[in-house]
This record gives sequence, C-alpha cells and structure tokens, in this order.
Amino acid sequence: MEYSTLQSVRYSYQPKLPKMLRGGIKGIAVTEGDATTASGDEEKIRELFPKLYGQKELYFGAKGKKPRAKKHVVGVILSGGQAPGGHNVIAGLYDALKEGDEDNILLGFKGGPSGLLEDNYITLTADTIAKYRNTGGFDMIGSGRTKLETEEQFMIVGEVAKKHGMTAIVIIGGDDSNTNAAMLAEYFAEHEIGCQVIGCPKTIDGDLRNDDIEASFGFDTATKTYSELIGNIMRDANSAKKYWHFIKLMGRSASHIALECALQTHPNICLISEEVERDGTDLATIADTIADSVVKRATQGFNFGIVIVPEGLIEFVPEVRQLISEINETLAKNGDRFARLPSWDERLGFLTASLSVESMRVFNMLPLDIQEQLLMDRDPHGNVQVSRIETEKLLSKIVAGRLQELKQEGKYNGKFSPMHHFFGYEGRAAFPSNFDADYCYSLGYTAFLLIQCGCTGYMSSVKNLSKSPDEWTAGGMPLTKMMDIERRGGKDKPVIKKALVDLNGKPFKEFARRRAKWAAETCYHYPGAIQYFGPAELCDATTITLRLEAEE
Ligand code: FBP
Repeated sequence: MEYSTLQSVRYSYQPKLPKMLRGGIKGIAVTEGDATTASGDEEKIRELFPKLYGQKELYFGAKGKKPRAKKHVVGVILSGGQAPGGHNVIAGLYDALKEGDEDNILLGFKGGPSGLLEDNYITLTADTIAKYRNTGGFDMIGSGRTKLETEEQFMIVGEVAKKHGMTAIVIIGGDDSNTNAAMLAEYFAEHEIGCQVIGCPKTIDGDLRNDDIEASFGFDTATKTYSELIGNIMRDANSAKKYWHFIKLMGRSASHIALECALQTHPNICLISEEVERDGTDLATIADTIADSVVKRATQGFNFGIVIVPEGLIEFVPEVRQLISEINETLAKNGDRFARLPSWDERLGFLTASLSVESMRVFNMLPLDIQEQLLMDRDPHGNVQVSRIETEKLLSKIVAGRLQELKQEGKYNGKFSPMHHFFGYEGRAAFPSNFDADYCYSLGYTAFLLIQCGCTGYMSSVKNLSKSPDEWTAGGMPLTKMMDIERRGGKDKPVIKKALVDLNGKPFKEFARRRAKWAAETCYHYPGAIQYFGPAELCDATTITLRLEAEE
C-alpha cells in the first residue's frame, strides 16, 4: 500500500507567479527604468566594472518591448549554505526556458561553483525536475563554498561555457556569490565570451537585502521552522517549569533570524548582536541582563525561561571581537605552524607570544571548550565558523556564576537548570513554505526573462512581497547598483554589503517595545508547524519582519 506523505503530495503544488507573469512567456514585455549608480564609492565601482556600470533597472509586464526569442543553453549553480526553495528557483527557470523554446537546455553544475570549474554537470530533464519540485535542500545538484573570484577561474568557466555553447549562467547564492557573479559577468563582457550571468538572492540569514531585494529566499521557511521548535520548547518549559533553555539560532553575523523568531514566539530574552555592538556591551553585562530575568521570574516561582542567542553574537562582543581578529590574523600567517604544535601548553605559549596582553586576558577567562572552538579551522574567507562556537553554553555558565553570587548576597533564591540547543541545519533544508515555494519559482522564472532580454550582471528581483503574489512585481536590478567598496585582506574589494539588523527599523523597535514584559512574565506564543494546505491567510503569510518593514 502506498502512503501519501508531504513529499509525495507537495510535488503537485503549483507555485504562484506574480499575476503579471501569468499570461505566458510570449506575452511578457520589458520596460526600462532609470540608469543606476552604485551603493557606495561610485568612482571605484565604475572603474572596476566599465562594461556593467550604470545599467538600467528593468521591469516586466504586459506593456513594453517584447524580447526576441533565441535558442538558449543555460547553466545553473547553487552556491553556499542550503536555503529552502533552491529547487524551485531551478524549476521556475526550467519551466520558463522550456516555455520559451522546447529545445532550450538547462545544465545543472554539481557541488556549487566547483562544478563549473571542473565541468561537472547533469542535463536537467523534466523527470529530474519533477522529483524536486517544492522540496527543500539542494540535493538536486548539490552546493559548495568554493569562491569564483580569480581571472584564472573566470577563464576556465569561460572555456566551459564555450564548450557547451552556453548563453547564460544563473548563480543562486548570497552576497559573496552575487558579487562574484558581477565580476564574472564583467569578465565575460570584456572578453566577449557571449555568455550572460544572472544572480538570484539566496540565504536563510536574511542579510542579502537592500532597496531592490526585499528578502533573500529561505529566510521565511527557516524562521518558521525554528519558531515552531522554539514554541514547542516553550510549551514544554511552561509545562515542566524546571528548565532555562538557551537556544542558539543560525544567521552568521546578522541577527535577523533571532529577531524574527523572537517576534513570532516572545521569549524571555533575545539578544541582538547589532545592539550589543552598538552599546559596546561586554559578556558580564549580557549575563547580568539574563540573570536579572531569571531572578525576577524566580520571585514569582517561575524557575524556567527561554533565551535566544544569535549565532554570531560572540563576534559582536567588543572584547571577544578583538581577540578573534587577532587570532584570525595570527592563524592566517602561521596557521600551519600552529596546527603542528603537539600539546595544548605549546599552543598556549604560541598564543601568548602572538596576541596582545588584553586579548590573552580575555582568552584565559573563557572556558576550555570555547577556547578550543575559537581556534578551529577558519572558513574559506578566513573567518571563525560561528556555527561551531557554543555561545549558548558559554552564556549559561557565566549566568550560573552570577546567580551563585546573588545567592550568596541573599538576592536570589531560585533554581537554575540550563538546557542547550542549536537550531540551524534543521531549517535550511525544510520543505519551503508556500511563500518560499512561490517566491523562488518566480525568481527562477524571472531569471530566464532576463536572459531572454539579453541582460548580464543583473539580479532577478521580485518585489512587493508582503502582499499576495497577485500583487508581486518582477524585474531585474543591476548587480553593480548594490555594490560598494570594502577593505578586505588589505585590499579594496567590491562587495554587496551584508545588511545587518537596523536598530532604527520597525522590527527591532517593535521587539524593543515589548521585551521588558517578556523578560518578567510568561508571554509565549506558539506558532506551530508551517501549514502547506488551507486558508491563504494561514498558509501564504510571510514573516513579521517583512510585514513590519513594508509599513515603514
Ligand atoms: P549562506 O550564507 O551561504 O547562505 O549560509 C548560511 C549559513 O546557514 C549560516 O547561517 C551559517 O553560519 C553557515 O551557513 C554554516 O555553514 P556550513 O553549512 O558551512 O556549516
């Protein structure tokens, strides 16, 4: 007997396109908007991107110029960490491509950017796509974190493109991948490779956003998944009334995920890294804030609570940030030598000789497991892998110490039993919510429209996302418009800047307005599981962050 599962039923969900794209690809026309500049250091960006700089914004609809159809061979890659909806970007791209011309071909390069460099691909067929429609994960073609950024790599990709007669490459990735997409587009244009490059905004972290990109895909599903889990833990805590749960949430540097989950679930404490940085708050003060809530709740007989900790917090605490930056520099120069040191004592000696006295003092204050985690392998950008640092455990230890002191001073008489959780991977490959399924499909579909118009160095852009898909708009934004210059590794580099939580924005202000009550009382909110079938107001609603931002 065959059982229906969400997986089998979800295959037949038809994602919603913006109304303006529903009439069939042949009826869609393009209009040009304003010429663009750059988000910062316009002169330098113009100098670095002479071919792409200044391109116009583009909008799709019924009126305007109809693009001329031609045969296309398109390559696609998924880049970086998984985000729910990636398969639907490919499905939308595939459907539009085949609608354009049945003979068009889509090649899926495997394992991320390295697939392009190694010419490792599969030809995507209707059967392959059908197995992945509306599913989470990136397992259709895999992903990877290899960076495509050198001239030599661009040349190899150019050869691969020529070999397959590729007319375009679609890069589905975050800020770095899209920055590199722009550099690849510029290289191809300069060397007349004849291959366009289009980007799509991906990351659960929610930090790839600007005036033109309202949200990166995956954020909606990931935050709903974590909020369901947090809500379940809240119910458990409120039933057993005996544990303080410290929950670390993914999101790398930005606290968008933590903030959205807090707005959805109303924890007792949610730390926001950007606020910690602005106020220069040290670890002891953070622990005091948590201890204060523990004490207040204990006086009411509530020896339980929920603390949300953003993944990147540790890097925003000034004293630890300085320490991490010194360790990064030391390991960048002498990482191999350091790795060969056989004993912990020798490693400590090495660090003492390399780090400043102040940083060494901070290092020595930290528990051994955190010290070891700070010294683990760096990511390809030379950064510490924040997902592997157990900040939630570090904080609960410091809080326990503080409570002990308060007990001795006769100011606290409760019980403090901490439990620890880290939610990240649980949400990155979840079945995309209707929002992400629709948004991603629309992004992929729009990417093909941009290809058909002959565009290169553009990001697929679908807007008005806080409304129903009926009101969404679709277009293309020049990648150079989102760029600025940042000093990295001693060099000026073009970047699409990460958007951190805006402390003057509505989502943070809403949270700040309500948090004192949440810290003392039990105001938990239980969002439950993502709903895939049922009334639109329940199944299609997007994040509180997006809704509040749209009100601004
Ligand atoms: P992207 O920025 O590539 O979308 O990845 C996001 C993320 O999930 C972060 O939240 C997290 O810190 C990181 O990936 C974990 O990386 P890895 O998958 O390499 O463990």
